[in-house]
Amino acid sequence: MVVLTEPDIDHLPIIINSCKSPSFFNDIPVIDLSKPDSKNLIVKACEEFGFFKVVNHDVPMEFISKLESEAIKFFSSPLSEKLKTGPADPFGYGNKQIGQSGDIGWVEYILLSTNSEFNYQKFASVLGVNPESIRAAVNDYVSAVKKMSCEILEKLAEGLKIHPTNVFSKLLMDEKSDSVFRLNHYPPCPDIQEFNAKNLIGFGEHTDPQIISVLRSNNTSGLQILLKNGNWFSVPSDQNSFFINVGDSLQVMTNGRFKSVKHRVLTNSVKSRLSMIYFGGPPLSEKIAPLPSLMEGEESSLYKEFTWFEYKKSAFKSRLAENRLTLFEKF
Ligand code: GA4
Repeated sequence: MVVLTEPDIDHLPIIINSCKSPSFFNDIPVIDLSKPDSKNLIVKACEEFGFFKVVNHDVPMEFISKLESEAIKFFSSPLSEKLKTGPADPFGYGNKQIGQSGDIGWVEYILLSTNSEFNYQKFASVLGVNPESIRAAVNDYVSAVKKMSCEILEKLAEGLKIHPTNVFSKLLMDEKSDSVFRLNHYPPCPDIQEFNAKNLIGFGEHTDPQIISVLRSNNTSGLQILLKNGNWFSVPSDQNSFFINVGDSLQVMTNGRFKSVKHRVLTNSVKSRLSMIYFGGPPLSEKIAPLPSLMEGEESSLYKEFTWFEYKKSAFKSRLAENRLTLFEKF
């Protein structure tokens, strides 16, 4: 069980959400990666929801548990110690402040770049461990999840009948791939009833800017997705599976055929939620544009040309809930 940081009630009114609790989304597409028809089911899920769950993956449970226990140790340590590894600018330890534009959530997190030598020494000193131990836990987990993400992206290309099938996965495999890894801890907030609030925002609604996001959480619900019918649905937690969502870049590369899904996290009033998310992104110099092989007949691009660097620069200045692609739309 995660040991919790005491909730800071001062911030509560800012992040109360008065909406009524949505129902559980029980029809989430479940993709069994070991099945031959998974490629078509992945395409269908990306078209319908931009979201699906993956089972029968090859990510070793041992990597997940090791990283989870390192994360629990870290988030359980005194705030003064954790703050020494922050602020998140954007990388490092962050507490309630998300991004650089004033968004706030009932969350503390660690944000890391997967390809730069982040200063693990700082995390290790808080954890009282050898820096190699935390670096190894993150590396093992991220390598395994990246491998699975590439497998999914290759199946997706196959399902779309695109050649070569590594058209998406090669962007994550590139040594300059600009991918990010995040550990989020949402402490429970038992006092929200006092404020007449039904829900408290842990991480406000947003889409992910990258190509693909891969989320694993402990057995605490909180994740919600916005469906095309305009309603929010809660995603039942499942600690043995991964949840995948389409990011803005994949939406553009498929010329809007896949939609990056809006999602958010509400805090649980009793249990602590811990999630680990890998955001697979392209190299900074990569041009993000619809794949010519996906454009049918006279179909023209819905987006102006841009590089991942340009998109990222504007995305990181935006507010969480903004539609970051509007700036790059042609019509
Ligand atoms: C959302 C997806 C990833 O968590 C993230 C987030 C980033 C951050 O936490 O710094 C952003 C957010 C995310 C999109 C808009 C900007 C940037 C916070 C924010 C307000 C790491 C990312 O790549 O984009």
